Amino acid sequence: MSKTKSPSWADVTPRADFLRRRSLIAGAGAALAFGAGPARAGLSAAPSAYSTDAKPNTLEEITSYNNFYEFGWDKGDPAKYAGALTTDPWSVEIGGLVGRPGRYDLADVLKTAPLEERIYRFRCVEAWSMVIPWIGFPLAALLARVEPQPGAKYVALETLLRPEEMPGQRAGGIDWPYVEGLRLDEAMHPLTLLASGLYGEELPKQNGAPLRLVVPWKYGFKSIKSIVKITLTAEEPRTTWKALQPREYGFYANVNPEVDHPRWSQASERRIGAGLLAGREPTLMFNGYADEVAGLYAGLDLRKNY
Ligand SMILES: Nc1nc2c(c(=O)[nH]1)N[C@H]1C(S)=C(S)[C@@H](COP(=O)(O)O)O[C@H]1N2
Ligand SMILES: [Mo]
Repeated sequence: MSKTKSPSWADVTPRADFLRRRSLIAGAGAALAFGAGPARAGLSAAPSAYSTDAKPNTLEEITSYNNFYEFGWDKGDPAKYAGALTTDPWSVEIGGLVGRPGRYDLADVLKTAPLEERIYRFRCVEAWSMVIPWIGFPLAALLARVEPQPGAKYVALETLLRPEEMPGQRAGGIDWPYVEGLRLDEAMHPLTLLASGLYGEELPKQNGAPLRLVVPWKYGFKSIKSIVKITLTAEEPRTTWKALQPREYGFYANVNPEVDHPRWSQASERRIGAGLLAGREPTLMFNGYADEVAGLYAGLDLRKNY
């Protein structure tokens, strides 16, 4: 795969079929496994073979140390201010190069595929990390549903713009709304999740309620929160951090211990909650998901395409 030509819908469709079959099987398994799996009461979700067996962070850690700049720049701001966000009603506008564009109600979006629990490693570009038990379903299932057209090569995602409820949007710094994007084959990868919950319950607002992206092999900023719009495009979409600081943040943002941030090393990370005496942990290539995703980048210079 060259860096100028990214795969089209036709190239990734076999994977979509595979996924659909797989999620049918997972759905059947869920009925049998319900009650035995690790998910708690609240949202019922099947356990997944994609989960890490690393120990999850506590709910308290996951909900009190956040980046959600719409609510402020401090890690504690989202927990303080996101409670004011109205998440019902909620809908997602899906458009661009798709056969079935439209505004989809959240309840409808959530019916796309059975919910799964995915315990993922999560690595922020700032070199801290957590392990988070998400509840969600593959973005691929939603994309298949809206029928991408052959010319679609990228997926652009957008966060809610509502300065009345988001104090950070009333301040400068970022050109709101927050926007992110993936190549279509990255978006179709079975690890790429649309999350609507964590720890078996609905997503806390500071974590991106009611619907956020989770791309576990990329730096955390790719995992855009509180999504209201998804657009399939032919060209690489604008993304918030690359637009702000292109020398420091790229479109790919794959976790890579060998490519440092211009201002700090990416070779190791601090696990939130590990305690002051715990040493830093080595950062893993693609955040530990190399077996699953390295093939997406065959032939791509990861130093240039950071
Ligand atoms: N809309 C929006 N999405 C966002 C962000 C943000 O500020 N706004 N921050 C990103 C960054 S930098 C990280 S590390 C993760 C943090 O997710 P968490 O708070 O659930 O751990 O969300 C990402 N998604
Ligand atoms: Mo981040």
